[in-house]
Amino acid sequence: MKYRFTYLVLATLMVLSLVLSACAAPTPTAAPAAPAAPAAPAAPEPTKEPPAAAPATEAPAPAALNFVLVPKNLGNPYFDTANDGAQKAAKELGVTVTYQGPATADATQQIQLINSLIAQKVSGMAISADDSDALVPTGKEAIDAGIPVVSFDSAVGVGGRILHINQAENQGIGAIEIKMALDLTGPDGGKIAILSATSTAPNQNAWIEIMKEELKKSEYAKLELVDVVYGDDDDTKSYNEAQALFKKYPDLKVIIAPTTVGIAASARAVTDAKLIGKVFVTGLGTPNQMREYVKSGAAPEFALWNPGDLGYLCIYTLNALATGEIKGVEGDKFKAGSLGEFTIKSDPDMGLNILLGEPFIWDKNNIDDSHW
Ligand code: RAM
Repeated sequence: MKYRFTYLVLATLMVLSLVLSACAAPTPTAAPAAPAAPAAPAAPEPTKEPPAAAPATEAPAPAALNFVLVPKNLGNPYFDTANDGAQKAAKELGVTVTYQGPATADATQQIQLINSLIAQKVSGMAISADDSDALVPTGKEAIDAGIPVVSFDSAVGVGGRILHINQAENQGIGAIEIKMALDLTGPDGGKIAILSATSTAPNQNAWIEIMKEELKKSEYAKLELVDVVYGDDDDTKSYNEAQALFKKYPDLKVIIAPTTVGIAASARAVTDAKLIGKVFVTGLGTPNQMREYVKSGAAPEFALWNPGDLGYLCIYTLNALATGEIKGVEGDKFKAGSLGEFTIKSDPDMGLNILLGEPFIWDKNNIDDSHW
């Protein structure tokens, strides 16, 4: 009996232990985690601003237009004033203008310069010709190379430029000079001489021809043209030529110098030779150069147009041609800044041209009004 009890206790204990161990069975472990996916690259830290745009691949901005103003010669205040006007137009238009010319008023030097401007592919040039015909082939070459060429002041022959920018009608310029000469001799008239620029200068030569025609008119019957000499738009040569005229024609009454260089040099020569009141100088000059001679009586009156306006008009014309605003044919119209509208005309002598205006006269009453 004793053993039966022990056996029973032991069996109960075993059952209990089995029940307990079953209750304490560990909870099934989670399936092993799937291998982790390769780590995604770390997302970039969000930036506050969108990243800078990649460098643009736009077409490069068109190069600014660069025009060249080519005078007959450098060191001539007339052309320096034209350049002032050209620079003013350049600023208004946002283009570049350089002022390049020969040291002396010489067509060969001018042709060399123009050839080098063609090689540099400038955007256009405005030329005051030292020789009308000699410049035609080079001017044509530039036009054929797609470079607009205009002449101003002194015309390149038709074919060597698209159009000529004329300061005033030749007829008016020639006529006003003879009229001033008679004003200075008075009704009794007397001997007069012309002291010009170079012998090849197209503008002066045209004016001299007109002066000769004017002298045929009855009102000028008492004016006697005794000589035409050339100072080459060089101050010293012009001064020496004026002195030579005083010697050769002791009773000379008037020198007409249709050149701003020649007129100032002649007036100085009259002053130095103490001939004020005996020999009078007139022609075409700039107010700043002539003021003292108007006041002293060496050159009581002279004429000109505004070379600054002429230079300004050159650049507006070149710009209109280079941008395709005009084609450079008769009837083309364009606006030249503060100078207003211009229309290209054609005439038998000058071919295509535009006209700036008329010459005006300075004397002691208005010489202090202009400062250029
Ligand atoms: C000189 C030049 C120029 C002319 C003026 C009046 O400066 O010869 O060509 O127009 O004079």
